[in-house]
Amino acid sequence: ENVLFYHLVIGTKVIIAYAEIVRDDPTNNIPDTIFAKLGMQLHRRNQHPLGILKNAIYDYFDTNYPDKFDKFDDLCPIVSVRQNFDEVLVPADHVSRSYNDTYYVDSQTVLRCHTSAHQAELLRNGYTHFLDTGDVYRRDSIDSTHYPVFHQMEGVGVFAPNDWEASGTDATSHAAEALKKCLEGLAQHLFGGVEMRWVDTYFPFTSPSFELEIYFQDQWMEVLGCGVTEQEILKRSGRTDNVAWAFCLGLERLAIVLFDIPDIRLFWSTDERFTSQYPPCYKDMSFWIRDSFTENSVKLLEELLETLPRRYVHVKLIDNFTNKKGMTSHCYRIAYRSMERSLMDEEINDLQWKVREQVENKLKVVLR
Ligand code: FA5
Ligand code: MG
Repeated sequence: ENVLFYHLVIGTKVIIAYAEIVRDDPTNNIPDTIFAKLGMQLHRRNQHPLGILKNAIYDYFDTNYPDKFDKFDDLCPIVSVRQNFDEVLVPADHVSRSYNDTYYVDSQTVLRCHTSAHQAELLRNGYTHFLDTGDVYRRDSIDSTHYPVFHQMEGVGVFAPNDWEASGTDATSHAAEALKKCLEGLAQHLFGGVEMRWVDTYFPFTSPSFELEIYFQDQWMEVLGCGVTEQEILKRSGRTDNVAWAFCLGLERLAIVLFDIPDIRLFWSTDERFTSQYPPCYKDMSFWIRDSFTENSVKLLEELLETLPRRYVHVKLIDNFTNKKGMTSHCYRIAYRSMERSLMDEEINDLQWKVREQVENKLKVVLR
């Protein structure tokens, strides 16, 4: 039971490996309660709020950057001090390295305190666009938005000189702009309208660095950290000529807003809402679009769905064709899901009729 199975990246290959967890080292400061969370992988449960959220983020990247991002959600949470700190340029005397802040397995091995622990390794292995999701561990004190075990999704995107030369801006500005656009688009995809703001910050591994905050329950809540990757990290992975962005989302914080979950401790509860399976109810809607139909119309569609009674809705374009007369049709699939119960087909039908009506009026399209 002290064995953990996970994926290991070797060059372009990903293999299954296992780690035996040593617990009798004198420097080990991992309590049983934390140890018990290893291997639970809430983010890999498709019906758990964290799994649902992970998949919704994947959808965003698949739609906006088709076939671009490699995805990892099963890299080993036990990493070396080198991976967790040195490779992302955390100074030798930084407080985050202390036994007070980080869980040590032994003096050279820790439970990763961020998914950034895999950045350098994946870059070295040749990955240029990737999403890496996993459980991370910190000796933080507990409140409604902090827990010592939580989940992060790291994203990295590398650019080549061609990418920024064409844009007429310098490499760093190009990466910073692309990063903010990507994350603002993601927030729009997940939440529709939500109040948010960018805050300048500091990370040893990015410059410039930013945090995104979302207004939730009368307060600003930090949901992600990001920035333009320090050139030293790229250089060490043999990418001197490139520039990159990196971000890291706090999945619990995003899920708290998305699903209106009042307390971070609930993610670990055995409460029905977190364990039982309330499948989504899918409804398709096709319409002929006009020239005036733009990407903005999709946003309008999402915003419209946002105004419905609180439930998780998700829209995806599943078909797009133009007939001989030059008319273009779009088909959207809407997933309706309640966190409280299974939805009845009839109630969703009623809702879907209302949505159709509003889509016709607001988007000025002809429903099929
Ligand atoms: C980091 O972990 C950086 N590695 C992020 C990063 C990656 C920056 C790549 C630049 C490039 P930070 O410690 O701020 O940053 O944590 C990131 C997010 O994790 C926070 O925004 C927050 O959403 C979440 N988070 C941090 N601590 C906790 C906690 N105790 N409980 C729940 N969520 C947390
Ligand atoms: Mg932070």
